[in-house]
Amino acid sequence: MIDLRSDTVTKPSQAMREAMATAEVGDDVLGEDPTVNQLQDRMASLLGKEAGLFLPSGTMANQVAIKTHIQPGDEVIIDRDAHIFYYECGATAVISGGQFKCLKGERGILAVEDIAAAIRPPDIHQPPSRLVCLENTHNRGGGSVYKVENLAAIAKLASDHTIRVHLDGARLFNAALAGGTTVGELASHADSVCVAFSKGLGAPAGSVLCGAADFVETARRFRKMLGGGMRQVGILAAAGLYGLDHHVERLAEDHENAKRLALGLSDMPGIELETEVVETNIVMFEVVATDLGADGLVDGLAADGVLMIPFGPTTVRAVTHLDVSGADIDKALEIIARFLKKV
Ligand code: TLP
Repeated sequence: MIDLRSDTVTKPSQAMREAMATAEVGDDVLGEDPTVNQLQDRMASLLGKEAGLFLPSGTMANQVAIKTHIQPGDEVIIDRDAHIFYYECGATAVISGGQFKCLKGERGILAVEDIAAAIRPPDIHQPPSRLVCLENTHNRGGGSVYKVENLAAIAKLASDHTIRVHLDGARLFNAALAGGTTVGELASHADSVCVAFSKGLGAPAGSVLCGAADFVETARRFRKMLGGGMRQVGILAAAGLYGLDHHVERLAEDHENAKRLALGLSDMPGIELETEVVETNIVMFEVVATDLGADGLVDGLAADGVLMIPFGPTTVRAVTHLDVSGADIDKALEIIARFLKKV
């Protein structure tokens, strides 16, 4: 099986498992797990923030961040395809009592002018604009990347209006690589940032949320409230540390493989795709062949040994990762070409 459904499907390697098995641990709710503390400190320092907090998932990291930033009735400005809005089960309404002001970004990337136009004036009738949420890279945008200048302009605008910025950086290392910059530079334009270890970095679970020390202290209480306080969880943090040491630079291979996949797909009849928009490890394409649709293609390919995910009636997403080689991509392209000939 060539599994291109997501970079979340990677399995921990033997070496990663050994690092997990030998990790020093303690009770993290009491702040006593040395491996968790090491990972939190390392991420905070990489992102240029005062402190970090280890959480079980990216979803919990985002929602704990939002709960820490806003009060019920506040408005959160966000792209309409952002993971926080689209894929987190309405959590912000349930947990934080926030409402969203959804904007239409360019492949998920928000323009500073659009955010400026969305900020509410001080008015007793209107919800206060309190937070801007950005996603970098942008998942439903096809792995698109924010330009540093845009981030800087958004940060300045937000600060002028005493609005906070939260960055969902589940794939921030991919963004830094594609933009020729560092995660620290990207994070410097946000008040809070979370980064996932269970995607391109190949760990089985875990995200770290970073920000100012007082922000992280409050977030720690909300993590506990939501049941995210874990105990000897250094065994998971060790996987994160292993990913930081061994799987960051190799993300370049995933980006190359995504380009290779996109180039191959773009030549196939029945598929539409702009290769130049593939910037990182996510390839989004349209199935225009007769009445096949995204489901028809995905089901047919699954039977032939290639897994992808339908992202709309005619849209399919394929993601490259640690457990997929260049040879796998070539094989997948052969299988797809054969399948399209058949239908
Ligand atoms: N994304 C998953 C699915 O939920 C769609 C995937 O396969 O891509 N932020 C971003 C940008 C994400 O892509 C994801 C996961 C999350 C947050 C949530 O992370 P987890 O799954 O750890 O809660």
